Amino acid sequence: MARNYEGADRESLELLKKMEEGGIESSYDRYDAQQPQCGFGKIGLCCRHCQMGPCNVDPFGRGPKKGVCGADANTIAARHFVRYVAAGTAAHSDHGRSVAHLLIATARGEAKGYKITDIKKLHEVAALFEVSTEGRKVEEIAEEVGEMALAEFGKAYGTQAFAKKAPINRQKVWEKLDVTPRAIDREVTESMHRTGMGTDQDYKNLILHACRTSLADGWGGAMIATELQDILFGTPKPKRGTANLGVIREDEVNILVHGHEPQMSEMVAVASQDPEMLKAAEAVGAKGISLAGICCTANEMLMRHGIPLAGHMKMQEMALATGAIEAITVDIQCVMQGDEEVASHFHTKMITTSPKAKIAGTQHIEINDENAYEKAKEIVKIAIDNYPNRDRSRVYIPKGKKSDVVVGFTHETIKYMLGGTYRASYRPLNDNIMNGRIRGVVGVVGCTSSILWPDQMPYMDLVNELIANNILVVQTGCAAAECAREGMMVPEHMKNAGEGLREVCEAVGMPPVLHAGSCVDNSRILISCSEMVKEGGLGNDISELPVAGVCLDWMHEKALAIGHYFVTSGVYTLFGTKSPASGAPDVDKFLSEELEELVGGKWSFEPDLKVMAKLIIDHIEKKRDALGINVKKERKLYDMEDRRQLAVDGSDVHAGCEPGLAHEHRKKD
Ligand code: SF4
Ligand code: MSK
Repeated sequence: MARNYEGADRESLELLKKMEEGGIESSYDRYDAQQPQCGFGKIGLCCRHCQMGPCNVDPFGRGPKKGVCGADANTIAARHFVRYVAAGTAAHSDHGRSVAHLLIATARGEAKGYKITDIKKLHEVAALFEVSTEGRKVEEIAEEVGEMALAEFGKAYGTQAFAKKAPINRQKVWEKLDVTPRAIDREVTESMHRTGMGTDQDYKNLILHACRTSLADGWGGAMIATELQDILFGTPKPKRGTANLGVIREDEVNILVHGHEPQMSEMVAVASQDPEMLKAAEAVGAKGISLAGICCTANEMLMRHGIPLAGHMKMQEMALATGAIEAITVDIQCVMQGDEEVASHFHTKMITTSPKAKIAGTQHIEINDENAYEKAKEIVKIAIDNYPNRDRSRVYIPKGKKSDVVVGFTHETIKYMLGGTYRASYRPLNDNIMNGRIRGVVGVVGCTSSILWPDQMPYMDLVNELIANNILVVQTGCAAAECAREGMMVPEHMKNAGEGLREVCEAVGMPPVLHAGSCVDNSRILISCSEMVKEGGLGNDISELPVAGVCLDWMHEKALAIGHYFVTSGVYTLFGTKSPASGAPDVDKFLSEELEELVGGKWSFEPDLKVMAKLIIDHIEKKRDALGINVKKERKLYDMEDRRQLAVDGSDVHAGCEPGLAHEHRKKD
């Protein structure tokens, strides 16, 4: 395949070229080597769910129309879809389960180094679980909240507690369709059962179970992960940071943290600043210890601590190819086995830490709730000891872009930013949507993959198109990391926004593209949508809001689970790939048309970005028309003067400011 090294992401391309010259295999090489990939698999028509198969169904009628058991294209494609969603739900939810265990261990004083940080959120979650707080110690409350969260995975009766956070009308839609999620593990198990040979063979029934399973993710396991992480590590607030491969330091011990759960990375962050470790680093001639993140661990660390983000999923091998990494420590999800091979070409040590995710041939230092700090120190020490082994003649850190970012736009932050500390509310956001300055809100989330070369960066193009059309963009996951790397998440980027959105961003001091976290944090977007409905003026259900969800370069099963819980929550959701069920037109039609009548949201799979942008804008305008808010009338802009009046306590959080600086900044205003 002809290589095109011209393009926007110069840093990744430079490192890919270096890898090629050094004979180091990349995921791009392996993608090339896989071509042509199985056409049946790509369109959802290859079934290997029993030993009579694998069975392929030919969508063009030139081959078999059915599998050996008689399963037709619709059944086979729908089964695949359900299994994708179940696998994604399992991944996010197992992450959530680990956080619940950690919360309990922390509350019992068994998890050295961890603490309960956000007591306000602890009380909010306690109220949701009906855990009494009156006169009780924080630890007692936290332990019971952790137990209640754990029970959500296997409860014998009832439905997910967090589903109660959805607007009442949304809950009624789910009840009517009987898709309100029950125990999380039950939905995943039932998905596997239904999709085995000889069970559910009605594609609509299968897709509806995918609806219920995905809700067990978005309003279950993923939401548990996010909310409990906030309790333990703090709810993110606006914070400045930097992003891109240029964050790797020439003269410090570099440690990459990669994966998803903050349990490991939080402790490595603390250990890297231990005076004993800093002294050891100095002793080997390093100026310090530098941590940088990859993938969603990067998003978590950037949001909570301003720790630099080196790159997103498809940049993991390039970061190692700088030759300047002393150690890469990983936990779960989106970690390429190919990393080990790239590391082996340099002095880099690769260390796995989760009992669920070992890599053959890689050093394993298991981190659990009880030993995390000691083990994190062991990892940091390995990196320090490895610093003298760095071959400086082979180090190449791209000198190009290292972008500034402002991150930490949780649903709480959005509320505070627009409404002030004591009047925190979605009213100003809703008002600005109603007056048309903001036409709508779009979540642009999800993966990056090695299908697209680094010079193909569709997220930037689409996001810029949306903000130019006065659509506020909220991002998570690797899509967020991609735009962060491109310098799009700073207030200055408002110059690319349309006039209305720019006015609002100027008044509030926020970027037009908001970083809301990692891939489990899409649950934050669900809560924001619920808050917008509850605030009033934009209809009575999420499906009435002028909003949409987008993932352009989906790779992991988690992205399909996220997409489907957005759809089942009433959101129009667009993926920039071909449908994974495109070999079964009935299933495709059900997903992209008929489902809307049932759940209010629907899918579109649209690889053409221009067409996608038009679909989104048309959808938002259609929703605005239905709400009757496209009538031309002058509404008062929520401007700086209004904000001064609202900021009665002078302590609003202001984007671009560290929380501690907010007071000072506000007073100066
Ligand atoms: Fe073939 Fe049916 Fe077995 Fe699938 S379940 S492999 S379609 S026989
Ligand atoms: S890491 S799931 S590539 S967002 Fe969450 Fe990125 Fe997708 Fe992995």
